Amino acid sequence: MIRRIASLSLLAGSLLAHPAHAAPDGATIYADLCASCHAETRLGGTGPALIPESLGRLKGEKLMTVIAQGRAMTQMPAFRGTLSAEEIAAVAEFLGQPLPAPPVWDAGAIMATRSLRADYQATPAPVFDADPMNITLVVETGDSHISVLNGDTFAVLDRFETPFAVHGGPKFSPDGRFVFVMSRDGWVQKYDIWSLHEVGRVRAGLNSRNIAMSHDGKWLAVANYLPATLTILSTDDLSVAKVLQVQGRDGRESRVAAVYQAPQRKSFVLALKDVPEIWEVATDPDAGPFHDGFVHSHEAGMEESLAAEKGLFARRRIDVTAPLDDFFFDPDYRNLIGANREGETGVVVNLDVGREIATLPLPGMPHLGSGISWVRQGRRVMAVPHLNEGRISVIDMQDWSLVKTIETSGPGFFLRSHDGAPQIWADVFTGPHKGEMHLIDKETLDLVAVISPEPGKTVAHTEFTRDGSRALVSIWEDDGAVIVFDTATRQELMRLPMRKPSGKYNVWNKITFEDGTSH
Ligand code: DHE
Repeated sequence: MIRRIASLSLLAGSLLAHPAHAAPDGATIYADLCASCHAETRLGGTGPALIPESLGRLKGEKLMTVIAQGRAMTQMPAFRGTLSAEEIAAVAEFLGQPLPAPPVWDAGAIMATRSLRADYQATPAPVFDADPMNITLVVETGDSHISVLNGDTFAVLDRFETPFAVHGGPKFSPDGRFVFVMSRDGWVQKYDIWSLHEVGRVRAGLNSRNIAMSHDGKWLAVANYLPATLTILSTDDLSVAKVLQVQGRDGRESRVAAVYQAPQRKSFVLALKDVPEIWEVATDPDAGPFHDGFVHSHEAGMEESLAAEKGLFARRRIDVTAPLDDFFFDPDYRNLIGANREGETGVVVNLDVGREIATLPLPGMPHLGSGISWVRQGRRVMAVPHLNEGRISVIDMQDWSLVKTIETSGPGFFLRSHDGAPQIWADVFTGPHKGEMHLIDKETLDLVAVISPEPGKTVAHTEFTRDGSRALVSIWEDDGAVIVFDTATRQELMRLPMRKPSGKYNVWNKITFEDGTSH
């Protein structure tokens, strides 16, 4: 690395000399110093994509700091010895500009990125003694790795490298053997848990949101912002099965905010960011809503909003009043609860009849993707945190009334529970009380305890073991840890050092669609 930075300095000295007082040209500096890792196109190479869609909130001072200081635990060097403050500002300014033309990212371009590991060999059984159904994965965003934990002893069975900036929950094959991981730059990685080995990877989008697994485990859908598409991959070999262009009825392109798996419906459900429509895509030629019998069994006048298309990957449009970009579903996937991040209300959309049937008061940016549900006093309720306010809304899923608003000490990001756990675990992600984990009784809805294992640090995201007896919580810091708690006594049992651990995912809880976890 030292040799590399020295050669960069020489290169900078020879190539970046510009006449006295001429303003530095960010594009030229980028081409000379950055393109070798981030690609001339800025779409990413060994380093991540550097376009506004990928940089998101990393702009201005924050971006200049990364260029000047580099990034710990990555290949990104510090340029403060090579570039002046003015030159760094010029590069940051250049990176903030949109690409001159929309990039083409079709099936051919995607397939050209696919690499399957020649050294991968499937094993007929797990290569470890641990219960394969109680494996928990920990995403460590600090140095782009995933740790594979034995869910009983918490021993680390493997620690493998992931693409940079993994986001959203990895998705498991229905038998729990394979896992698929997605990064914000659109890379999808397939890993074999039994063999503890990567199978391969492919870049399904240029800026992507999340992934979903089909009911039968054959297809993986990738929601993309850039381009505005849904990529459907074969889970077998990561080949492209279909790239669906996403445009509203009026022909306007729409980014795909998220894709969800709806196993009972044998479909994917898409949240569209820019048009007032929800899309449903069949993962089986006989998927319910796409079937003739289904259309005829519903009220007259509803046919129009039901599927006109038939067959595998047939698409159905459902019109809504305004774009919805975050969803929660009831357990049989008949109703969807959606919210617009800017809005104050949520709406309930009945997916069978294809229309809005109720509205919910949900001020303060509800984070529906993080909602959970359970049965309380004989009725199914759901709970959802709010990204802007210290509160949790509990809603009755029969009549869609607000059961209770639970006040917390700050805005939370993730809510979790488990059939075997008496409480909801709700984090506080931002604000002065960041790091306070709230435990709320699922029957009384009263606050039982607030635990603060590392005051002042980000303590967030809970996952349970298969039986719910242990709760795993992240200390979401570079020099962080996963803390294992006894769910019943709330006592800390152990700490596993980790590099900025974010989400944790238990195989059993995910493949059985455990109520207390996100799907
Ligand atoms: Fe996430 C899940 C959207 C910012 C960490 N996040 C999801 C999902 C969506 C979503 C739609 C569900 C996908 C799934 O699992 O299939 N996230 C968004 C946003 O729109 C938002 C607010 C802005 C953005 O930049 O995209 C956002 N998310 C963040 C973060 O800043 C977090 C804290 C850090 C990060 O990694 O970027 C973050 N999001 C996560 C995690 C999950 C997630 C860890 C999976 C939770 C789970 O338990 O399944």
